[in-house]
Amino acid sequence: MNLEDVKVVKELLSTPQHIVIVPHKNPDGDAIGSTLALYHYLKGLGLEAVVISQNDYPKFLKWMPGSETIVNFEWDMTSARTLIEKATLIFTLDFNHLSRVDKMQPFLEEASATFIMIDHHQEPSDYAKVTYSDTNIGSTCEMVYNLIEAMGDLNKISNDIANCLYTGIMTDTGSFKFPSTTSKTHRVVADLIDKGAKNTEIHNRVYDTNTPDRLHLLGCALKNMVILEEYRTAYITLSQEELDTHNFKKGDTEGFVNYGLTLKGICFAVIFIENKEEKIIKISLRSEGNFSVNQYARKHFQGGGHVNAAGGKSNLSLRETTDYFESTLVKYKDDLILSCGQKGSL
Ligand SMILES: [Mn+2]
Repeated sequence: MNLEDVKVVKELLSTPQHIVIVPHKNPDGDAIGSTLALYHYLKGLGLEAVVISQNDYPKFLKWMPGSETIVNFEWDMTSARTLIEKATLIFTLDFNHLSRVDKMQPFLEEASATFIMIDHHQEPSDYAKVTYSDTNIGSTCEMVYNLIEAMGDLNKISNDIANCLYTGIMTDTGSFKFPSTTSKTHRVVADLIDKGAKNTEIHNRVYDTNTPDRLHLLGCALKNMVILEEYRTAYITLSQEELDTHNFKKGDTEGFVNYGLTLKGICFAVIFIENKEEKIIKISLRSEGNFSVNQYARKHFQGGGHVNAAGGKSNLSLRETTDYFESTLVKYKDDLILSCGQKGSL
């Protein structure tokens, strides 16, 4: 974080403020972890703050300290709108474009508050007075740690802050596995453990939450996996009917896409999930190496994200979507083989 920005944030936080902190829609561990950590930090400074989430978030994050204070925009629109109108300072965390908060977007656009963005996605838009954007950092939680460090406040990291930040760093780095995991990341989590983060407990609470339905759905997804060795690619489909058979609940398919990458010689993995209600196919894309699924998703599937993790959608049928997907691969063949270089062959 540059010194000029730190100075601006310090100045803003040295006067009383009505602060609203916003994660992106469908918040994940990093979004909830970073917003709640910042919430606890600001409260600790004696400031008034509240987290407003566009919609609900997974049960496996509800143990997080402060989670009971989160205002759900969908459920409590009147108080959420009042809080946004009254806000003097709005932090937007783990996203960089206001369209990522969906129905909250017009209210944020109308707000008179000063905006501060902390985020690690590509191509930030220009709505904030302070834009702390760094695509090299694996999680927004690590960036919130950097902010607290730059403020000279590492000694103010409480148990609660440590547990929130640890959760987001763990989930966004794939448990410290992705290339965005640096020695600094490990130094940060080491410090967080020293400051009270319960690493084993967090891991259990976030990951060991399977239901029989979810495991059976995973079995179905893995059975459906198509492996295109020539293109170093594996993809999974799940139809609405298959989801219904396994009593699909939101979040059940989280992480399924990554199984493709556990195959030797595969460095591009995709999952296509039919959503009859929204009449779209939801798509998650992952890669290893320098094949950019962000660019690929932008070009072919109305989406985007990071180099190695992105999302998108298709308005075609499931079958038409995968046919189109397969037809695009030819021109990426060389890139995929190159990207896969170090992984060996199947
Ligand atoms: Mn993130």
